[in-house]
Amino acid sequence: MSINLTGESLIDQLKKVEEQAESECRNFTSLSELEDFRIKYLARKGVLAEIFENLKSLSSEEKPQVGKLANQVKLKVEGLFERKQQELKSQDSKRGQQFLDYTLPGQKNWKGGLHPLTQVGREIVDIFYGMGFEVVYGPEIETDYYNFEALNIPKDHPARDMQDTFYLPDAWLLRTHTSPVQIRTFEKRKPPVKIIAPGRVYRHESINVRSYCVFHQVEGFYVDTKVSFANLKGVLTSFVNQFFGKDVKLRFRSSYFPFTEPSAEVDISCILCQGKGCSLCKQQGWLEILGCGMIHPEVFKNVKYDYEKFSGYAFGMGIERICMLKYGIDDIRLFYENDLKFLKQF
Ligand code: 2NM
Repeated sequence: MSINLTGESLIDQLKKVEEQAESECRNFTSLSELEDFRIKYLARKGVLAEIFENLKSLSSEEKPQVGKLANQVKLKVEGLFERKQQELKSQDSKRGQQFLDYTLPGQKNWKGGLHPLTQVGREIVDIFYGMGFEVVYGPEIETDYYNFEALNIPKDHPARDMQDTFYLPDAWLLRTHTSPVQIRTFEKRKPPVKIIAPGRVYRHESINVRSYCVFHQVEGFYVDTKVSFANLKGVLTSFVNQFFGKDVKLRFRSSYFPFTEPSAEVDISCILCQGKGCSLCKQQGWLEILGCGMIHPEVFKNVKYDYEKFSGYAFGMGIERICMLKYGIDDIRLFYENDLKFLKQF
C-alpha cells in the first residue's frame, strides 16, 4: 500500500475488513477453511498486519484514533477466529463419536414374537373358523352351576374335589374347562349354533412334566336338528388333516364323559414314527389328542333345549398337548417359565 495513505482511507479499509471477515467466517464448515482465514487476516503478513504497518505513516493526530479502531477490528477478527475454531472442533469430536464403520456386520434387531401357545391356539381356531365355527369367549371365574352342574357333572365327581378345582371366596371358582362358555351360549342362543371356545383353564393338581395348574383349551360344539356322530368324525378328521397333515390317521376310542353320550377319545397315528412305534408314542403308534361325544340329553334339559328335536356333538382339546406334539416339547412347564432360550425358537 502506498505511503500517502490518509487516516480516512485506513478507516474505510478497517470497516471493510471487519465486514468481510465476519461474513466469510460465518460459512466455514472446516478447520482448513478457517486456517486460510487466519493466514489471510491475522498472520504476520496478513491484511491486518499490513494495516498496522501503514498506521506508521499517519500523522500524529490521526494515529491514535485510527490505531484504536485497528486494535478493535483486530480483536474482533481474533474473536471470530477463536469462536469458529471452538465450534468446528466440537463438531469434529461429535462426528468422531458417531463414526460408522460400514464394514462391521449388522446388528441384529430383536423383535417380539408370539408365544408358541398363542401361535398354535390361533392355528387351531383358524381351522375351525374355516369350517364355519363362531369363536366365543367367556369368564375365567365361574360358578359351580356353569362349570359342573349344568354339564351333568355329579356332586360327588372327583373333578369337584378341592384337590382338583381352585375354589375362590363366595362360591366362585376358576373354570376347569371352557365348557361353561358353551352353557352360557346355549342359554343365549337357539339352534343351529356352531361355536368354539378357546381359553385359559385351571386345575388344582400336582405340577409335573405333563400337567400344570393352568393350561389352555379349545372346546367346540354344533347343535342342530340332525347332527350325528358321523358329522363329528368328519369335522375332527378334517381338523387333524389340516393341522397335522393329510396322511395322519384317526382312531375313535370309546370313553366316558358326564356331558356326552356316547363319548370317545381321539388318537392320531404317531406323527414321529407314522404308527410304527417310538418313544413319543411309547411304542403304541398312537397319540391321544382330544375328547368328544354327542351332547348328553341332561345338558340339553338344563339349558332348556328340546332334546327330542335337537342333537349336537362337542369336543375338547388341550392346546399345550397339541403344541408339545407339534414341536416335540417334553415338558409343559416350559410354556410358563418365559425362558428366552426356549421362546426364541418359535
Ligand atoms: C370335551 C370332551 C367332550 C364338551 C361338551 C360341551 C358341552 F357344553 F357342549 F356339553 N362342551 N365341551 C366336551 C365334550 C369337552 O373335552 C375333552
